[in-house]
Amino acid sequence: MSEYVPSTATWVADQVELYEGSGGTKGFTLKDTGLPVIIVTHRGRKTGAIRKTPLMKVVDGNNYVLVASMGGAPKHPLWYHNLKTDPNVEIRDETEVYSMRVREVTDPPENQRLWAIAVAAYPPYEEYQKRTDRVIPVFIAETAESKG
Ligand code: F42
Repeated sequence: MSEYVPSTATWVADQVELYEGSGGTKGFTLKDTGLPVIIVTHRGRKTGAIRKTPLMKVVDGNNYVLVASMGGAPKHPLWYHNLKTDPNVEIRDETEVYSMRVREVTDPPENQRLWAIAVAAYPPYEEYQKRTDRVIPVFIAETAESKG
């Protein structure tokens, strides 16, 4: 069984430590913004390691919207490639953990609808998209059984 390998970004690894270590009762907001954060547990596509990535909590009904913004950096975050390789993830939302499947949403109407929801939840996403020619990818995470 592969083990969890923390992010090389210390502040991220620290948030995961606090969030997971407290069973979701601490560390579930973005620093002092008070905005809610979820943790996506996924598999490294090269190492097979367990990776845990905090993301802003953006909900669409029972689904979560995952935005690969990385602050508007020119390249996708590495977790983007992991999710494209293995869409089976766990999402921790405070004390609850859900098994979910993710899929990237690229078709314009759906992508625009989800993007609007994401920006409403976390306005800096709009800024990030202005910073880069990279089109910031959007995933939807659905409960595994809903794939019916
Ligand atoms: N990032 C976002 O993109 N969107 C958000 O909404 C967001 C919110 C957020 C809230 C709180 C918080 O603490 C962090 C938040 N972040 C958000 C940052 C996010 O958690 C990630 O740190 C960031 O998106 C960068 O993701 P990354 O996957 O590029 O992470 C790097 C730093 C990393 O961990 N690199 C590892 C390393 O060792 O260098 C490798 C990671 C990895 O997955 N390796 C793969 C493997 O096989 O293990 C290989 C990947 C490959 O293809 O090379």
